[in-house]
Amino acid sequence: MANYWNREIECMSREDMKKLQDERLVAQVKHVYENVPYYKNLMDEKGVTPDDIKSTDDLHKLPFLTKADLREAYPYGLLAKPLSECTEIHSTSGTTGKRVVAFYTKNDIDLWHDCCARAIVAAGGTKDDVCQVAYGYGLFTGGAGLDGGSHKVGCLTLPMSSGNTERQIQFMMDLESTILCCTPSYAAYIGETLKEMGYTPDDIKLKAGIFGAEPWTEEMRREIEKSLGIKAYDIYGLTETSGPGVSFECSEQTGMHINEDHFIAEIIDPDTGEVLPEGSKGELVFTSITKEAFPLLRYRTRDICVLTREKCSCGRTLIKMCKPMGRSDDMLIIRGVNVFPSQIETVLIEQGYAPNYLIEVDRKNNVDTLDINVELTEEQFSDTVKDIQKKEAELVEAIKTILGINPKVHLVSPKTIARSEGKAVRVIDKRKLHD
Ligand code: DLL
Repeated sequence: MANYWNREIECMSREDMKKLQDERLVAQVKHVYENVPYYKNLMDEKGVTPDDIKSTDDLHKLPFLTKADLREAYPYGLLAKPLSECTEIHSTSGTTGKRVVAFYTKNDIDLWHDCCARAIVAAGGTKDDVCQVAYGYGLFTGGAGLDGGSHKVGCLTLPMSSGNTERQIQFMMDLESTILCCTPSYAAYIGETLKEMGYTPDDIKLKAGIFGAEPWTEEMRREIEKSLGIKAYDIYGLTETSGPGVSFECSEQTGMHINEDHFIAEIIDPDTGEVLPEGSKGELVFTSITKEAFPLLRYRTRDICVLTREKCSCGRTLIKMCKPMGRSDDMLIIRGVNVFPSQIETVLIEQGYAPNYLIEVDRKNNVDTLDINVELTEEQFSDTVKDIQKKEAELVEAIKTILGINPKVHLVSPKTIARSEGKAVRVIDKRKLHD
C-alpha cells in the first residue's frame, strides 16, 4: 500500500500538472522580474521579458542562474521579498568562497516542510512514529527541514542534531525511534557504533531511514539497511532550493520523485547549455515556481543526473531523478580519465569492505597519482601480511577494471579513517595545492 501525504498532487495527471506548472511559472517570472533587479538585468541581457514566458514550453528562453551569480549577489541581491516578510535563513556548509544564503518567508517554510512531510510519509511515516533527526541543526538545512516535515506528519520528533553517537543510540533505544534522518555516512557510522556497543538491529525499533545530502551508492544502501535493520530511502535537495525535499524516494527505491508542483526540472548538456531529452545524462537544472523570498529560475545545480517518467509502482506520477552521480565539480580527472568517487565506493563495498575510505590524488613529476586508503574491519585485520598484500592486489585489479587506471591501494588499520557525522570527506586533491 502506497502512502501519500498529498495524493492529489503526488498522483496528478501529467496534463493537470503541466497546467499547474504553466500558471505558476508565468506568475513567478513576473514576480522575479518586477522585484529583483539582478534577474531583470539577466533577462534584459538575453532579450526576454515576462510576456515571452506563456508556459513551461518557453522555459528554455530564460537565462540560467549559476552559483557565481549567487556569490555576486550575496547577500541580499536576489531577495524577491522585503526583509520584513522573511522569517528564516539557511546557508551552505561550503568552506570555500562566499557562502550561499537562502531566505524564507513564512509561506516558503510551510511549503518546504510540506515537501519533507511527503518524503517521511513515502518512507512509511505516520503520526505514530518517533522520528529521530540526526542531521545538523543550525544554518544547514537538513535538521530544520526534516524536523519541520516530521512535525507536519505529527511524528514524535527527536531533534538530536548530529554527533554524540553513543547518545544517539541510547535515545534511539530508550525512546524506541522508528525513523532515522541523517546523512548516509552518518547512518553507516551509527550502524557501526551499534555493533561496537554490543547490540544488533533486533535491539532497536528503527524501520526506515531518510538519508541524503551527499552521494551514496546502492551498495552503501544495502550495507546501512543490514546494519540498522531498516529500509533506507534517499532524499535530495540543496540550500538554494530551500533544502531537503526537492525530491524523495518511495518504496520502489529506484530514484526520487521530484515535487513538480514546486520545482520544474530540466537536464542540460553542461558544456553547451542545450536542453537534453528525457533519459539523457546531464546537469540538473531547477526552476522554483512557488518560492517567494528566494526564487530560482533555471538554477544550474552542477549535479549530474538522469530524469525519467517511467510508471512507478507506488502510483506517483511525479517525474523521477536517479541518484545524482556526483557533482560535475566533484568529478576527478586523473591522468585524463573521469573518475567519480562513487565508482570506487561501489568496488570497495562489493569486495566486502566497510564504507570507510579516503581517496588522495596528487601529481608527482607531472603524473597524476591516485592513492586509495581503505580501512580494514577488525575481522579482516587479523589476516597475515601476505593475505593483506593479496587483498590489496585484488582491489587494485578490480578498481583498474572499472576506472581504466592503476591506483595504489593501502589497506589501513581499523579506526584510522575519520568518521563523518555530517557530509563525509572522501577525497583530498592535493594537486590543487600546487596549482
Ligand atoms: O545537502 C540539503 C539536504 C539536506 C539534502 C538533507 C538532503 C538531506 P547543500 O548542503 O546545499 O544542501 O548541498 C547540496 O548536496 O547539490 C548535491 O550535490 C548533494 N546532495 C544532496 N542530496 C543528495 C543525495 C543539502 N540524495 C548538494 N544524493 C547537492 C547525492 C546529494 N547528492
